[in-house]
Amino acid sequence: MISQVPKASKLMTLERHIIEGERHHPEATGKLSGLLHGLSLAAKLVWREVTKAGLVNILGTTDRMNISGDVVKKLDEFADQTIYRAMDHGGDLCVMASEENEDLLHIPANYPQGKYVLLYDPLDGSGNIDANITIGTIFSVYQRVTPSGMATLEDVLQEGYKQVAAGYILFGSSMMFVYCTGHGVHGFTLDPSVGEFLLSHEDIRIPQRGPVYSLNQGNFNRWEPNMQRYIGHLQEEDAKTGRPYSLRYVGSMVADIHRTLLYGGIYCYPGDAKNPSGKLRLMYENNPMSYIVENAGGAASDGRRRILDLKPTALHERTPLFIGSTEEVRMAEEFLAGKR
Ligand code: FBP
Repeated sequence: MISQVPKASKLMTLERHIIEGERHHPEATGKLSGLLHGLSLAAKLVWREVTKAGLVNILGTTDRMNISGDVVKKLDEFADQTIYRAMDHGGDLCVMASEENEDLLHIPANYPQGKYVLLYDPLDGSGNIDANITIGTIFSVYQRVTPSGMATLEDVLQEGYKQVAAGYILFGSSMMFVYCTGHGVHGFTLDPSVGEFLLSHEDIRIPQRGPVYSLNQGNFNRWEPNMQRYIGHLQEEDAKTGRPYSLRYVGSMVADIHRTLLYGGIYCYPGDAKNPSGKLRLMYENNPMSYIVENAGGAASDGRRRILDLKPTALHERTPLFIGSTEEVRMAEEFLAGKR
């Protein structure tokens, strides 16, 4: 497996990189920079709790259930509240939406309103929290579409291609902040000794193909025959096409897609007989990750349609996801369409 060793990047902090990014937008007001800066602060506060999980009473569950019927984890709730508190007063946002909350999260009346909309999955991979396995936060940013006043669902339910920024924060062996504002995908690693995110992965480009597939194969018997045939194909012996592919599945989407971004391959969460729309949420998971992977030269679809073209109809709707190296996503689509 050929890993993509990050290019030796110039010594640059995330803050500096965000501000320099404004050069691409002469009309910039600094509000998007303020928003991204707020997220990096929230990330550091969540990281502090993640790194001492197991030593303090932050593991385990709350007695609360979220809209998806999952029991909310304490660290999930902490991350949710920390992001909201870091973002509600800066004057950058008109509304937020979190995977952990049924309804829109409006900006308190005593704080200034801004033009941006923030959606976030406070802690992705929550099933892995208590086992100390890599987890992460995913975020997605749009500009409001309604002229003024209290923001509405119309401001939030926008197609993914209208995002102005997206990213994820990886809580793994080190903490990374990976983001995109339409000018490349860039990764920053926290240097705890100086408390700064430093540029470590400049302009990430995903390989066009890669002999790695990532999915929960335990659902095999629930899949449609074409999906079963596709996975069967990846497991066949054929050195010329690099098969059999290797199976890698952490069970935290941020970790599985971060690896796919660096090494190539495909991550899938298909629909099945039990969950025809799969498990992953369009607004909090599939749209932001698809924006990042496409901007890194990859592809993302629901098996048939481009994720970023899907018109959302509900805040917590789910869609199947096939994301990663372009050639791998195209091959999956051909199998699902019965063309192979
Ligand atoms: P959460 O955001 O609730 O954690 O759910 C998403 C997720 O945990 C993904 O990170 C992961 O890829 C997937 O669900 C794992 O699902 P499964 O346990 O069915 O394989």
